[in-house]
Formats: sequence, C-alpha cells, structure tokens
Amino acid sequence: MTICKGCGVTIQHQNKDEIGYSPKTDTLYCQRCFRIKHYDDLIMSMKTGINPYDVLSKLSNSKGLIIWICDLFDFEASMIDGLNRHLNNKDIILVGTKRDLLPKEVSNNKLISFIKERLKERGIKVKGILITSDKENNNSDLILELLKSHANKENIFVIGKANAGKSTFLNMLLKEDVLTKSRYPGTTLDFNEIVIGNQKFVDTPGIEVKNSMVMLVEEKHLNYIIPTKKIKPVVFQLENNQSLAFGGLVRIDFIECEKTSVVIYMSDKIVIHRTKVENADKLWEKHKGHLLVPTVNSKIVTTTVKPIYDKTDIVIDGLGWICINKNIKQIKVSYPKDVNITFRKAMI
Ligand SMILES: Nc1nc2c(ncn2[C@@H]2O[C@H](COP(=O)(O)OP(=O)(O)OP(=O)(O)O)[C@@H](O)[C@H]2O)c(=O)[nH]1
Ligand SMILES: [Mg+2]
Repeated sequence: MTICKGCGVTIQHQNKDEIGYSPKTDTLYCQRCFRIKHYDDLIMSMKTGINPYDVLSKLSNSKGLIIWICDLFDFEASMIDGLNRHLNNKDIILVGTKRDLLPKEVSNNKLISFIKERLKERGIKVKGILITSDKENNNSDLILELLKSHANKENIFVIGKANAGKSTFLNMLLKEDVLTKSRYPGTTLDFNEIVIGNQKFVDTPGIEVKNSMVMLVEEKHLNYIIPTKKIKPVVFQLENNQSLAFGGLVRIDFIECEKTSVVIYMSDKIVIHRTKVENADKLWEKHKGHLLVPTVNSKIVTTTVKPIYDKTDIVIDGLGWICINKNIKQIKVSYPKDVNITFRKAMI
C-alpha cells in the first residue's frame, strides 16, 4: 500500500474516477496531486468531499499537540465553533498565516490582540498564538523549535478550515514542497504524516468552509477572489446615497451618511463599481455577469446595518472586508444568502 505524499490518500491503479488513482505503479503521488503540482489543473474537485465530523472525531481520539492554522486574510471563515470541545480539550496553538497579504503597517502585536479578542468572543481557548506566512521573514526554524518543545515528543496535528494554508505551512517548516498545496479547497484528502527535524507532524484534510464565497464561486473564478499578493487598501470618498458593487458578488448602499470614506480590503482583481443608489438596481441587473464579475448562483438577500464601533469591518467570508466609520448612519448590504457576513470591530 502506497500513500500519496501530496494528499495522504492510498494510491490505487484500478479506478480512474476515484481519488488516489495513478496509472503508474512506481509513483509517490496520485494523478490528482501530480496534475495540481505540475499543471495547476484540478481533475477532481473535493471541496465538499470530506466529512468535517470524521476529521474532528479522528483528531479527538488521537494524542498530540494541535496546531490550528487560521488564514489572517479570511479570519472569520477560519473560526471553528466549539473547537475545544471537538478536540477533547487538547492543547491548541493558533498559527495565523498569510501575514504577507496584510499591510505592513499593522503590527504582529496588534494582530495578536485582535485574535485574542475574537477568540474570547467566540469562547475558544488556545495556549499560544503565532503569526507567519510562507513568504517574507517567516521564522520557520524558530517556529519549528518552539512547536517541538511544546509537543514534548508527541505528534503535532496541523488542522484548520480548507484552504487555510496547512500544507503550505508544513512545506515551509520542511523547506521543501512535498505536500500538495493549491487554491482549490479540499486539496489534502486524508491524514498525512511527515517528519520534520525528528518531529512527527500530521497534515489533515481541511474542514469544509461552509457559507464562503470560496465555496460558491466557480473554481475557475477563485483567482478573482483569493489574493496572491499584499492587499492594497482601496479608499473611496463617498457621498450620501451612493452604492458600491464588488464584482457581481456584493453590493453596499450607503443610505444615510455625510461625506465619508470607506476602506476596502479585497483582492485587486475584484472590480468595484460606484453609482447612485437610485441607479444601482438597474446597473446590477444589466451588468451582472458581464461588467460585474464574478457572480454566484445564490439568491441575493439584503440586510440593513447601523455601525456600532468607531470603525466597523463588514466581513464577507472568502472575499475580504470593508471598513466603515461611525458617521455612516445606515447601510444596506446585499449579498448571496449562502455566504456569512460578520460585523466586527476593525481589524486594522
Ligand atoms: N499569500 C499567501 N498564500 C498562502 C500562504 N499559505 C498558503 N497560501 C495559499 O493558500 C492556498 C491554500 O494553501 P494550502 O496549503 O493548500 O491550504 P490547506 O489548508 O492545506 O488546504 P486543504 O488541503 O484544501 O485543506 C494556496 O493557494 C497557497 O498558495 C501564505 O502564507 N501566503
Ligand atoms: Mg492541505
């Protein structure tokens, strides 16, 4: 029995349409991993193929330290309610990754305070918080030593939502791209052991990110919404009764505000269109799918919000966030029914 080094699945040679298939008998990778690694080609989507409860119950019955990978750009979607209970109160270290996507001006200490506050609000307890990325100054040697000392010779399980960056984090510690990583959620398919500096780590399949744009947009459109380089915050000066459309995904109408500015943190491939609220419905209907792309196949619902903090982030899972000031009295957010939105105290 050979386990695919990329995704952890057992390699098989019988069924082309099942996971683990490879036509080659002497290979270390299944065909799916091979195609992703070499051609960025997804031959089988597994974004809803993994049962999150199977993963959590297997983890709850295993012994070891938990590294919980959270995507700092898509932080709200990285949260897992009831995590301590699911994991039988094992020790958890949270690793906030994709630091490189956030502006340099925000310090790691500020990010850690933000994370602590969000965890407290959600009732999740962790033993420590680390910030990293697979790019600049990732301190991989220091992180490896720290994790090894915490693990105290036990296994380290690297867990988190799909696409959070678990396999990439392990490749970073290993300093070699052994595990398969990709922008497609559901890349790692089974528990996958890897030894780094005498320490046994286990890569795990991502827990399904329900209610995120990442799940709703077509796979070929993921590169519109997932940023690959540092986010440049975009500032809009707005007048009363103006409306912003974010591709064909979300629309925000600023109905009662004095002249104000809003700051947008999204991939630069999302085109933002500004219009007057009175014209917004017509523009949306006429241009959705053409000028306003990408779109998703989900009913659009509208919610009215009054900001409560001095600076409030309107977070749309999988897409990013918009930071608004308190002088905005009321906004109307139109978004796909199947996507989570969160109103939080500003991250930055
Ligand atoms: N910019 C940036 N992108 C990252 C970083 N870490 C991971 N990514 C990207 O995030 C995407 C998902 O990475 P993976 O390592 O496959 O994530 P995963 O959590 O193992 O995903 P699943 O196996 O599907 O659960 C890939 O496109 C990575 O290149 C990072 O530190 N910075
Ligand atoms: Mg993975």
